[in-house]
Amino acid sequence: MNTTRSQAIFNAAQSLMPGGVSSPVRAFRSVGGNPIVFDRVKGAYAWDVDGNRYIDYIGSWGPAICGHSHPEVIAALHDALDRGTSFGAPCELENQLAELVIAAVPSVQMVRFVNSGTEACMSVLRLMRAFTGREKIIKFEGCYHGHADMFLVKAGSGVATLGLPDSPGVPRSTAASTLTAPYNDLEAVKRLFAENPGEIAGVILEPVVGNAGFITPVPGFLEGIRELTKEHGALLVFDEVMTGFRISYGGAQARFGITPDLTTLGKVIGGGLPVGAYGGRADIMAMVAPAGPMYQAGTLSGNPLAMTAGIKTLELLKQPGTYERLEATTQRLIAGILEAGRSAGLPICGGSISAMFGFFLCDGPVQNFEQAKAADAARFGRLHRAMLERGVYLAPSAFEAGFTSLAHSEEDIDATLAAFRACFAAVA
Ligand code: KE4
Repeated sequence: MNTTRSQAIFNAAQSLMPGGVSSPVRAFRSVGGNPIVFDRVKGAYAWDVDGNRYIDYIGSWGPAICGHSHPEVIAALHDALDRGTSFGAPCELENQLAELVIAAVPSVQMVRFVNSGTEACMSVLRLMRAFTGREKIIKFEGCYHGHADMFLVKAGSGVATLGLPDSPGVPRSTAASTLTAPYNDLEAVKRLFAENPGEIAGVILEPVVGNAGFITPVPGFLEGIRELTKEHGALLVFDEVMTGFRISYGGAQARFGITPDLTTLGKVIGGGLPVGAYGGRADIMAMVAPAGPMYQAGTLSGNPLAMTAGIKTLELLKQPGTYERLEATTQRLIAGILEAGRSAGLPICGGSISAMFGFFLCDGPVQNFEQAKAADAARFGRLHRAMLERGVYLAPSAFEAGFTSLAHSEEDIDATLAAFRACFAAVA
């Protein structure tokens, strides 16, 4: 596969941006080799600058659930462009997207738009502390809630991918207020509450983990966390930046029937443009300035382009049959991947929920980050490169979930599974 131009562009980027990228995981550090440089995307596909086409299972890390550059989203953006790209003033489009989010997500009675998932998570953390008057939070090992200081403690995604000891630059005092427990370990959370009576503002977690690879909550885990937070006067935050409008139209909370106090969103609700959001119980959101004293602000928050892309994306997702289709596509994909791995004699486990999937190259089951780290990362790296050469673009890390979209066809799944069968044999 010719990747001459990708190499030249990525090499030139090295002296311009740290690691030649705008976000670490894109550098392919954990899978080896250099990344390919994208030229354009459409539907289920990406093309690199050398003209090679890939079936894309990252979808810009989640936003492209309707397929890249959906014609109706692009048309809506073209219309919006002529009225301006940023107002810095109220616009009705914010009302429209807010109404869609509030109508869809069970916990959200009121919402604030920001510009990234990180911004949503750091703001919701400040809100948890403002509302409860407490400082400590509980997060789970391997979960990733963006790169704000207080979350870079045993974080997943790119932090885990790069094997960073969390991160330099985070004050010890900040990290000291972040307590961690293994995912799916309710007893560990009970112990933390017992050891920190009256000090824990809340618990934040990915209701389905996508940043330590794909890890699902064991039966009773989410329910147990919900009960524990209520019992101790702490808040429960579902970080649905990745799962929101992907696990179901109402997110993981609607699918599992568990209502947190607050929710963070991002990715899909921006339809490919920069958006994040946090929302929840009206009595808590009433603390957010200017309604209340907790300050949070943003120049481009609620900008008309991002609102337009988000509104059209959610309107597309609302169509009947959407999530049944996503579920069927993804179930066929992961079943084929597991079958191909086992036929090649490889230890493999994995699963899917709606349009989110993942597998680990180990026997499993994988229910927490420690178990995820035991998977064969070197073999995953070889597999990733082999799949790339066959035109299948997987997340360049064993600690990321995969994403399908409404644009992935039966033929795309067949071609992907054929590539997996060949590549598993090659790396066995
Ligand atoms: P952003 O700041 O990247 O928009 O969102 C942070 C975030 C928060 N919460 C969850 C559950 C997330 O998955 C993310 C971001 N996800 C990663 C992919 N695992 C973004 C990709 C990247 O870092 O380049």
